Amino acid sequence: MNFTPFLGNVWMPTSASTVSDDTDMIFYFIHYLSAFFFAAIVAATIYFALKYKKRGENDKTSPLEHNSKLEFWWSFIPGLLLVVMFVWGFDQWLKLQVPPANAMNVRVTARQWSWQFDYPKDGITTGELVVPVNTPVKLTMSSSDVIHSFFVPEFRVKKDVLPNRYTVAWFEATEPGEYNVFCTEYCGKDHSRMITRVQVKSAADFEAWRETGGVPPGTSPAEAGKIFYKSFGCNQCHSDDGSGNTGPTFLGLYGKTETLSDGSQLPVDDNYIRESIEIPGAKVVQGFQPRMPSFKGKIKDKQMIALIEFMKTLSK
Ligand code: HEC
Ligand SMILES: [Cu+2]
Repeated sequence: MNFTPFLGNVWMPTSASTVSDDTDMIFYFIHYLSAFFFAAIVAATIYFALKYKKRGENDKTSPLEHNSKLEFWWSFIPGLLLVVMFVWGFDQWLKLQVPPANAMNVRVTARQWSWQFDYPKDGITTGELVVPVNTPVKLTMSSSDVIHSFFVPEFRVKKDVLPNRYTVAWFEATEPGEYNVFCTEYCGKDHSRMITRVQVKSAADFEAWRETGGVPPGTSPAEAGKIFYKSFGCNQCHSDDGSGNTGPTFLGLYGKTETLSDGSQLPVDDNYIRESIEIPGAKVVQGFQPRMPSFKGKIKDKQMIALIEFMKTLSK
């Protein structure tokens, strides 16, 4: 789980996509309009309550029954405002629905309780969404279990992620940086930990990332393993500091004797780790649910070695 602190004001997180300012304008319009009418109506209620308070036995109720002119205007003006809200909101909603034709494609898979991003053209799989700045990105999303929801507050993009069906969202980030991705549909025990990041990189940095699959040149295998541990999203379920999570911690894992769900024991070596990553269901650790997705075909040989070398550094 990675959490990047919010920047922004008391109302809104930073605005970092091409649609976020327009979406905020609609929010502010509706908000201040409602605040204005709330104040006006409460003030008028108090004023009339005092003005027409019954002051004595002979104080009679006004004979006035209604006022057609007033009734017309207090229906017409709110009606008009409602139409403005609807047309403005609907127009913005349409913009959010339709990704530009030149958008870059990324597939999003949500599951209890992690995110996975696949770049079909590059054969890259990651647990963090990495995108170039000023480029439209189209997300084709689905869930492998229950309903989740993809939400990046800074982009003002939120869309449900459903099993057995694809939903589409898109955004164009305007500021390089790191932003949180939250799941905003309650999806079980660790829903609140289902957080990852969007990294918005400059065009050059993004190209470099794409070339190397996320590792700077000259990185040692163990250091690269630490990067993959995050970029494949292992850290969404496995800690490296001994703390509990959906999966067992990696701290002290390599070389220890593991107990499986059927009570059998075996040493944690390279082969066991590889099998755990490629066929997670083959041997399930005692006390854990078989929640891990298979990374077979997604983690290349060098990356596998790097991950194992990284785990070794946690067992010293
Ligand atoms: C959605 C959560 C999730 C993600 C993401 C995930 N795992 Fe797991 N992993 C688990 C769970 C749960 C277990 C324990 C159950 C089992 O053995 O299948 C587990 C077990 C393991 C084990 C065996 C641990 C032991 O104590 O014997 C290894 C090794 C492992 N995972 C490595 C990885 C690596 C490497 C990644 C990233 C490429 C990863 N996992 C991503 C949930 C996850
Ligand atoms: Cu979720």
